[in-house]
Amino acid sequence: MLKTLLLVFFSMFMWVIVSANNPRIVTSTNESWKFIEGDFPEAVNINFDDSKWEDVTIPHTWNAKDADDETPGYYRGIAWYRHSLYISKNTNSKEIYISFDGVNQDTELFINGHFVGKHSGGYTRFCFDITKYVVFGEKNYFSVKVNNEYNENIPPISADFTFFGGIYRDVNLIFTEKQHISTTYFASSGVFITTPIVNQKQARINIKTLVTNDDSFDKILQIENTIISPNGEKLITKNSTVSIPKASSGESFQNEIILDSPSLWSPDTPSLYKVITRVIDPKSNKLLDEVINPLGLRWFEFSADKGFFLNGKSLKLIGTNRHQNYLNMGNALPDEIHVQDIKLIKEMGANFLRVSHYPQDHVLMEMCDKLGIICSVEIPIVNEITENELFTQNCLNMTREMVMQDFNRPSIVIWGYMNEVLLHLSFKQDSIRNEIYIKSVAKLATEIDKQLRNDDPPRYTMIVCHGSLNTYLKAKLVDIPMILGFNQYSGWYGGNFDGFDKFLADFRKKIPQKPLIITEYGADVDARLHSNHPVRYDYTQEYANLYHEHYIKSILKNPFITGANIWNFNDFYSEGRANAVPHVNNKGIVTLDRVKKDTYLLYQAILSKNPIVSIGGANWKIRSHGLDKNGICNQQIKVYTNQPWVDLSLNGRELGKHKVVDNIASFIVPFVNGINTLDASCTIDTCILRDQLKIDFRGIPNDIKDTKIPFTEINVMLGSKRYFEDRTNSVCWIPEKEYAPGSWGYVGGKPYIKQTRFGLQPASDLDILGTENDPIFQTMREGLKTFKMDVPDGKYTVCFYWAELFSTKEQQGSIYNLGDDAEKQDFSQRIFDVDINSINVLKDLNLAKEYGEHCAVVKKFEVDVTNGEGININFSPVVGEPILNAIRVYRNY
Ligand code: GCB
Ligand code: CA
Repeated sequence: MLKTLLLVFFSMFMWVIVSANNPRIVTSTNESWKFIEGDFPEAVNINFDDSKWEDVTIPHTWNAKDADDETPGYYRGIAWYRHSLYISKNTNSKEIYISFDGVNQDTELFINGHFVGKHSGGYTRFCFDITKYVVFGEKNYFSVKVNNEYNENIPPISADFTFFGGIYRDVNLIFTEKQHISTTYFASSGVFITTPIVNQKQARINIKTLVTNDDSFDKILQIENTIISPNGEKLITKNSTVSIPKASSGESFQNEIILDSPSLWSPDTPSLYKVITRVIDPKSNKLLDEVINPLGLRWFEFSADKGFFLNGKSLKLIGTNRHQNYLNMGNALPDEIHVQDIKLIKEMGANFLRVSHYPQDHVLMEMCDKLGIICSVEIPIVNEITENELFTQNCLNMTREMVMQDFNRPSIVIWGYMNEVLLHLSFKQDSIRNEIYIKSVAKLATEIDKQLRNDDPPRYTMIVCHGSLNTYLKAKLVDIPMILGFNQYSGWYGGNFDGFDKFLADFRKKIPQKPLIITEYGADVDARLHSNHPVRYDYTQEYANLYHEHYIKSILKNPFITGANIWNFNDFYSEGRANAVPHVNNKGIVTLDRVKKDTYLLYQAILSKNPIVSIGGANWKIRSHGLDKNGICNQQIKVYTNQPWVDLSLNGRELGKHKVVDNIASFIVPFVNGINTLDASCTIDTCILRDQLKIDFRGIPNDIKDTKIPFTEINVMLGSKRYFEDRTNSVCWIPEKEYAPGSWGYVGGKPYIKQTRFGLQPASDLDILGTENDPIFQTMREGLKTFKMDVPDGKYTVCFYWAELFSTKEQQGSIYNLGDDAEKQDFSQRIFDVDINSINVLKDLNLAKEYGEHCAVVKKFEVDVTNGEGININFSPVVGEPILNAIRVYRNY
């Protein structure tokens, strides 16, 4: 009978999982660590005084704050951790191991002043035998040197994500008997399960167990493998008696088990068997060790023409990528966030996850096994390689760690090893050198691919390429892996949506023999930004909606697209980025704190097998817009559903029943001033499925002197077509418009358009200093003459929002590119005056000089409006052109 698992509280903070009489004890040791940034080699000494060091708990990263502040860069260098732990005398017959689930990225471990071992690579587990360094019955001192500085020998060398340093996954101690299942073979479980035959009738299961004997004499042992059914029944046990030589590690033994009528693993029915592996002393019948592994019985195949087949049935793989990140935590996440993410991905109806760009926490992978999410896992060779032996060895080692650590997961079907590796061609200018580099990349790919196919023949291998198909063809990289991934951003970084369809046609023509996965596609969304006229790179939800609506249609329509992964599941940290949300890549379909964006709702309607109805625009809860003369404002609302018809009502009034096309029912909703309650419903047989959304609509009267809806406030972003919802302050920002009598708006000038390497962009990509509301400052109108508002008499507050968006640094950069004769413009010399109702309020304002470039500046003034004069603000140039980024005017009384 299966021994019940006991959950024992060891001490207040430590918890231990033990089987009733399994002598193996695995215990986390995450609490009471000391930490300091900098190099302190003397910290290895037992008597070292660390009392001034910071107290930290694992998971920990030292970059959670500095990778998200306004100072460019984050600490990449050496840091030290210390941990002291009493190890009981009672355990002195045991072997002790320490395993680190993830430390970024280079680690050296010392115990009681002795060097124990080192490990390179930030995303895989490593495990050391520490028995001989530990003193039983005493306090033991662990000192860990961690380094996340740039290291050309360890992938990734560069990438679009923050390389958070630290011991950011669990640390565990493993106590075993002298004879046990090996723990140090690439920090794997020591048990390797393969299923050479699986079909509806039968599964042939091979179980390889690695055994270690730390005694100084040979030992006869019994290796027992038991299969437990998905509902917990013990099915079959196989024993073999073996002799293990003294002082040996990783001796390998194999058992084969045949199972009839297996219950197959799939996304819909993720039936999980378990394999319990035991080492028993046959003489005393004493259990010496026990390890449990998941077992999912399934078979699969990728076809270049027809896509993916699981258990003989075609299955389109649709899902996301995922980064190990959460708001304010960096990469140091508790287990619960990994659990939650896979639940959200499953709830969306996805069946596929690209675990990008590196292996992730075992809790995440376990969830994929349990909930039925098919995975591709990869090592982080991103953008470029280093052409040397050490880099190659690190790649091969990391690949092997990845494979061995996740070997038994039914969820994994693909091992990947390169992402957009021809993106950074450092020797582009030197064609001969470039050729050599490309050959080195192909050589490295060949070596890794060979090792993968050798270590794990049933799974497929994959290289992920960027949009430039011909580059990979020419480099012959496309020939090496079994599957090709392509990342597609046409319509985001450049081009338009059709570019994606052109790519597909090109791929089919040129590489018809390879299965294709669209491993990435996505568009950034700052969930606070919206537009009724979305354009590329505006960071609005509405643009991303159009992007995804187009892409997913093409993906579903083409049978040769095996699968696709949205980039990305979650918004994630990328320190070097500065857009609407600086230091963050906003292509997530959920935010950094897991708020669902519209895109999530759209995919859920497309993919979920449960009935779904969700009102889109759910994150745009406070809206503001001009009202027509009837006091209404018509805006489009999309309802996402997998039902054929949707009814929508506004404040209890029917807006009609609309037919659903491609999972969307579109309505024009006449919003009124105040709270607008939208009710969407679908009738399914006798049931009604509903969703409700409340929107606080702050209407601006057509004629602002109109007294029916008294004027209260207006918040305008100049040079902008976007809306920005500042929910923290309950302020809704709206796009600019030109002044018309009776109303409000600008006179003169032109919107600022940013020229970047991705073409013209509607907003600046500078981190605006001193604010979290960067988008308010990232657009502006240059050369405007006046801002006029025909408000009724009263007392008002006028707030000007400024940030100088021209940066002399950037300017110098572009002049350098343009050549010597380019005219140098000095925007620190932009000087202007501001008058409100003919009174000069700011004289010789020089933003760059007084406050610095791209610095948020807010200037407030009180204005008495009398005699129907309204508010007239004049901007007069002294040097260069005046600017205004945004203006907020509210009525005091
Ligand atoms: C890519 C990269 C990924 C980036 C993404 C983006 O192609 O593989 O690491 O984050 O594009 O958002 O630009
Ligand atoms: Ca920083």
